[in-house]
Amino acid sequence: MNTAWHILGAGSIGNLWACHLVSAGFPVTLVLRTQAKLDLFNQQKGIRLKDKLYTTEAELAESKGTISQLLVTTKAQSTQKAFNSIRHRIADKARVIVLQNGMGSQQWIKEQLPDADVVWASTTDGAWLPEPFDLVHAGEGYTRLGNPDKDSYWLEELGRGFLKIEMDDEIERTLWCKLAINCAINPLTACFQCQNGELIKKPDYLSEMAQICREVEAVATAAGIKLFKGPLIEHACDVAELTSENYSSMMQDVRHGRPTEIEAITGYLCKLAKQYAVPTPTNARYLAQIKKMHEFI
Ligand code: KPL
Repeated sequence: MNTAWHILGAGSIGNLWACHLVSAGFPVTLVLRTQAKLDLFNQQKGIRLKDKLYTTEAELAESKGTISQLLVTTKAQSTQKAFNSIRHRIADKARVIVLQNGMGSQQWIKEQLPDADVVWASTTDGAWLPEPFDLVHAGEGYTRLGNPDKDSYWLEELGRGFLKIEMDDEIERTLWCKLAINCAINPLTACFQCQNGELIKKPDYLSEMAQICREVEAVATAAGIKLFKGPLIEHACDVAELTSENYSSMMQDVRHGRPTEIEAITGYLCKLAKQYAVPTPTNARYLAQIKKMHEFI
């Protein structure tokens, strides 16, 4: 019998991974935040995806029972509170995967669980939930996973499910590349409330994006991280073009009055910039602007 995976963060990516893990033969338990959500779950006792029901369990954080395999898919800003609610249940030598946008939480979780096997992950899969536990896998991408410190051989077991996964021995660099693109696109689209493609059509937006990219590159260099082969602005423009009709996750969070991941994206960059004494005035300006929007949430 395969050991169960607990999933903390039952948003679209958490639900997608729940289905993936079920398809790979694992028992899965979603850790839900409220009794109301649990009551909703209990009406179908699983997740519906492409006319198929992936049967899982669900429980509240205060349930009993040790967690020995944990996937964290919370929004970056909710991670600490959610993690602390189940901290006492996590086995010392647990296997943990942290799959989320931004940076900061990955390191924080590693510090909380010094004896655990903590893997970091980044995905290009896209999914959304038209209804709770009713999932659409909108964009089929791949998920990269890696342990920055050692070989986590057990990751191979995850390849049995339907999602595409890749082992990554440069996971920190991969997360940095994603962070860099998110710094370039997300705050601008959130501030100007525009689609990703607008950033390359309007010269004013493009010049702001170029400035953000120069600052991000300077911080990455100071931190000893090699980003892309070519200049970051070229990659950011490619992503904006490829996703031109899309609204970035941060733009959508602002539009729906939800807290954004700005602290884990631009906030993380600015904190590091301070540490290395690298000036990042443009990023700092957008960080302040988005944080100001939070005051109205
Ligand atoms: O990852 C993204 C997001 O919306 O969060 C993209 C579309 C790549 C923009 O940064």
